[in-house]
Amino acid sequence: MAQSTVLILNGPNLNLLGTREPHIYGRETLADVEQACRARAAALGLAIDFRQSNSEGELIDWVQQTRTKAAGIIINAGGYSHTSVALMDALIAVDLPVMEVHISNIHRRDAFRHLSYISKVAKGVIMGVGGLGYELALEALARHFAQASQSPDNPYRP
Ligand code: CA2
Repeated sequence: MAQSTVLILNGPNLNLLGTREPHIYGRETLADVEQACRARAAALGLAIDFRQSNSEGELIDWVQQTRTKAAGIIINAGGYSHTSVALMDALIAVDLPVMEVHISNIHRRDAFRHLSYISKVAKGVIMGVGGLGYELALEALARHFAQASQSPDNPYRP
C-alpha cells in the first residue's frame, strides 16, 4: 500500500523558533522540528510535507490543495490560531483528520491566546511539550489511520 502523507503546517513567526524567546519556545529551531518529524514519520511508515508561511492566504491555499494529496494534517497556526475563521473554514472544507499543535501551553499564557479556532475542528490538540508535540501528533494520526483502515464503515470510529 502507498505511504500516507501528512501535511505539517506552521504559521506566522514559527520560522523564528530557537532564535528568540527561548524561555517560552525553547531552543529548538523549526529545522530541528522538521528533522525530528522526518525521523518519526519514517519509523511510523508515513511521509510528510512540512511547510511554514507567514501568510494566512498561503496557509489556506495549502490546506485546500492537499485534499487529494494528504491523509491528515498537523497544524500549528501560530497567532492565526486565535483569529482565523477563514483557516478554520478551509480545514472544515478539506475534511481530513486534523491534529493541532502548540509549542507552548496557550492556557498558561495571555487570555487572548486561550481561544483557538483550530481546536474547534481538530481531532486532538497537543501543547506545552515543545517540538515533541509534532511527533506525538504524528503518532496519533498513525494510530487513527490504522484504526480507520480496520473498520472503514464504523461511523463512530475515533
Ligand atoms: O505555542 C505555540 O506554538 C504558538 O502557536 C506560537 C505562536 C503564538 O502566537 C501562539 O499563541 C502559540 C507564536 C509563533 C512563534 O513566535 C516566535 C516569536 C519569536 C521567537 C520565536 C518564536
